[in-house]
Amino acid sequence: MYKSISLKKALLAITLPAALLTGCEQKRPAAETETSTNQPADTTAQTADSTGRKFMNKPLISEIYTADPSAHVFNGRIYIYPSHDIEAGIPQNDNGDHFAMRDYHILSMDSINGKVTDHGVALDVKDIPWAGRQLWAPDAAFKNGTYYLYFPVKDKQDIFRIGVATSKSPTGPFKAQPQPIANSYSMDPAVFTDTDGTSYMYFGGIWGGQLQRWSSGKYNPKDEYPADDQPALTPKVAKLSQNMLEFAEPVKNVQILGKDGKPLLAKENDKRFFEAAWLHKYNGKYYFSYSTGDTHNIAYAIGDSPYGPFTYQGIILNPVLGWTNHHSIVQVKDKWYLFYHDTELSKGQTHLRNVKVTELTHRPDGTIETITAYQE
Ligand code: FUB
Repeated sequence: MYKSISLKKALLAITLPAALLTGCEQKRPAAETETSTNQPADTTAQTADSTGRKFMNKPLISEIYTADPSAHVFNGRIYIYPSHDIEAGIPQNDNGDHFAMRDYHILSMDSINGKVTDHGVALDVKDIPWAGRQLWAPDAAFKNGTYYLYFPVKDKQDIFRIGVATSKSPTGPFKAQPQPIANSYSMDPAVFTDTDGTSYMYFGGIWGGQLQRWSSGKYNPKDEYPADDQPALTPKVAKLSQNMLEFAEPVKNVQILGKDGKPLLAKENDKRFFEAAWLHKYNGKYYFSYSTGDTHNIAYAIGDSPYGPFTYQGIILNPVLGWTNHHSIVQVKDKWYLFYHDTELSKGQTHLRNVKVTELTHRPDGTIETITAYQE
């Protein structure tokens, strides 16, 4: 039953160049419901989706729409760096133009069940000198007394780049650097700082994220995807420089291997990388997690180095209400948590999402228990 709901959501894809999948032109249908404003119309959280399944967790805030939550603990407080979804009145299309976010708000709380504070606008697209449009999924890091906000946005040529902004406060306001990070491209940056203090940025996203336009190392406006039986497009990684503002090395591919030791194939779209990279370290192992996009899973793979290769393990989070699935994983005291989003507040409008949190369990063998974000 839920499978068919998921497929329906697939037709609402943010970034569906469907002709590439089927060889013929397809159009997305209109949004499921007509009601949409920049604030959730109904701040009383729905408790079930349209099939009657009850949500396991409540939205963290209901005053604004939020998505793509990157959570961190800084100085003992939990900070969430989400996208700020809005209804911009832009019709849905295959490039995800309706995801027209214009600023970031940072959320914080002193404990997982504590009161959530919205700290207001931390960075506005109008204050990023090189930016064109669409502030998508951000992340943050702290080093040497400075907080760094990493963000993807299309430049004035409509090419996704990754920028960085700095602040002395985890909640901003952040000041953007005058140019994007040199040699950055595509979207969904996630910054992991290893126990030795070295920081790495993982990034990339296919379809609307434009990763398929960079196979040659240079931007090619034509989408080029591998054939079904070829290795899938890989996410990217680069070590960050000490000042956290630049790549310290050329961008590398992140290999995700099947249990047979071979790269996942393009046709394995229930497993292969699509977008929403995240890296956490547990018991000395590196866990690379990500969204499978058009199959709506949050999947993970484990490796022995921050560069990988990572071996595919399974699903962390089953599909949620809404097309996109995007998460972060963070330790708070002695427990681990998964921050994620769904579209409970907007009743399924794929571009109006709300962030949530739930506990995540590593089993004794290091694998992660799969989460279904509905009550059993
Ligand atoms: O929020 C815009 C895009 O939707 C993100 O960058 C993707 O990861 C997906 O969640």
